[in-house]
Amino acid sequence: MRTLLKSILAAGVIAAASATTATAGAILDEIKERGKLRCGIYQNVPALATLDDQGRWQGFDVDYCRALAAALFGDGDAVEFVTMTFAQGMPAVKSREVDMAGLAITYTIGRDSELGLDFVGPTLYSGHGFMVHKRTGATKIADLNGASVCVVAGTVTDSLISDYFSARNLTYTPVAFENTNQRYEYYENGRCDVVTSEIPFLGTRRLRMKNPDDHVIFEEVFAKSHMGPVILESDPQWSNVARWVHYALIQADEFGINQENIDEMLKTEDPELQRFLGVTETLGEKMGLPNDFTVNIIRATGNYDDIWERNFGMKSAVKLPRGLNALAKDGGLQWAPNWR
Ligand SMILES: N[C@@H](CCC(=O)N[C@@H](CS)C(=O)NCC(=O)O)C(=O)O
Repeated sequence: MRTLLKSILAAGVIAAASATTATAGAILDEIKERGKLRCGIYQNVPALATLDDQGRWQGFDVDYCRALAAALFGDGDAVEFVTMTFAQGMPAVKSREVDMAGLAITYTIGRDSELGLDFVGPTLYSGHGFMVHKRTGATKIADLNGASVCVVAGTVTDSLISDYFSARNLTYTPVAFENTNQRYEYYENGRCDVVTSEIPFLGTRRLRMKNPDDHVIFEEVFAKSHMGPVILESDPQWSNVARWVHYALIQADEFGINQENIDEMLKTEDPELQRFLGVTETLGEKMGLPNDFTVNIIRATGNYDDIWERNFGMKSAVKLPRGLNALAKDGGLQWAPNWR
């Protein structure tokens, strides 16, 4: 299967994979029976999935896998992590090799409607941008006419650049890699003039370059990116679970519930909080989860803000502001539907 997946370089190929039939509860039951979530993550991509000194996976995508495992099993460690490249992610969900692929995959109308996949979130709102070698003297996208651009195979990036450049009578040469780490090596060694990705990822990558000051990330973005983990679209109950785990992280952020205050919060008399934490009513059970699934998520990973701060924010090396990923009440785009 690995070899087969490796050969699939264009995500479009998976459109031809077998059609899925909607069966309520089938995937959810299978995962529960297995007792572990199978989650596809990158092999060593900063802020998304890296192994720490103790051999434990850390990262934004990793945290989403742990949050989902905590909701399902009351244990954020009930995850089998399967490392993969971007191009392998969606086929691996489709073939059921993994239950979820957390590879910062951009949600698009084509992927949603043609591939039989469901998108969780968006867990990350961002824009596609460029990082260039300072020695090129380029400071804006218009300076990139004729540039060679390192991209990852199967991503939306190439077609987005192509539209943006052709609308402005600019040309470029894409240099495609299956492995994102390899493309950064090539870029750093000067084999491409430019590397492109969502802006926060460019920031985390620049920090790891031998001479970060030799690289410029343009402020301009050439396309928006609405990203999230991907699951199979065949079991509405499973889709609900995955979606509401994301909303639970956002709602806990809105309520200010975190790993430090969760025990205190469980004593609350506030009916909104009691309902959210499963102290009253049976919202979790109705979805096929333990009634205290939100508590288990918070204990395992903290809320959305904790996940952001650890991986992209002030507790991380790159120290990015929440920006578009701030809660709606703080001027951002993240919010959760009503918890009732
Ligand atoms: N999110 C885009 C892909 C943009 C992109 O190139 N993202 C990945 C490629 S594997 C990335 O740069 N990841 C972060 C990194 O390598 O640092 C998509 O879904 O097509």
